[in-house]
Amino acid sequence: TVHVLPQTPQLIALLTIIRDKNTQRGDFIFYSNRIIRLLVEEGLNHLPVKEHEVTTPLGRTYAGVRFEGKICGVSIMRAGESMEQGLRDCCRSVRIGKILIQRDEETAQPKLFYHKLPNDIADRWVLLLDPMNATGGSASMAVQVLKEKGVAEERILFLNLIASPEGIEHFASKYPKLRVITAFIDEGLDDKNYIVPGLGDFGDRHFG
Ligand code: HSX
Ligand code: HSX
Repeated sequence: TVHVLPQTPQLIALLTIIRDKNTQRGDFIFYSNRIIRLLVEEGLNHLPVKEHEVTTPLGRTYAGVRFEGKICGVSIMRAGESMEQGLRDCCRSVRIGKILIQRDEETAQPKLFYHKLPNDIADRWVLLLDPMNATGGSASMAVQVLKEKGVAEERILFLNLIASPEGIEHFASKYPKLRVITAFIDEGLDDKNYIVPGLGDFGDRHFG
């Protein structure tokens, strides 16, 4: 299933800054972090909670809830690593796994080079991090790795800033139970499978 963040003027303003080719690295990082924070909070909204009662300083009880279940982040290197801090800002001691997948820029085919994941990942909810979902090939390969480690599809939340309709469709048909949470669905892909209008190469703009 696909969840697009509410298209508020605030979010559109943030996206406008990071799409602008004249935005320099410092601002790109700062403003993309604000969007990442929104994505992480929305992702956390999908986790289960259970009833939990507390006593307030006024001596009254408050019947609330608390988070239930363990989580971990998994970033698709390199660009996905830019989303790790946003996750840590919300979940202090969160474990983070890494999957290195590189897309061949000629063929747009993803290639898996490396992965290192928490050993109890099958018992966790996974927030899969990659800012761009173009053809969906890279993230899909990462999902395969997670599934081989025993992570159920319905426990994966794929967070990204910009998706193409093709990338979204890829996930909807291939992994109907996986949740994709995105800030914006763009027009489409160009002949090099770059998202348009997009924002260019996220990894290059963030890391240099
Ligand atoms: C949990 O995972 C909490 O949100 C923590 O932020 C994080 C720590 O888990 P662990 O690595 O100590 O098991 O869901
Ligand atoms: C970019 O290419 C992104 O960060 C992703 O890792 C990948 C997206 O392309 P695709 O595999 O969805 O076509 O570097």
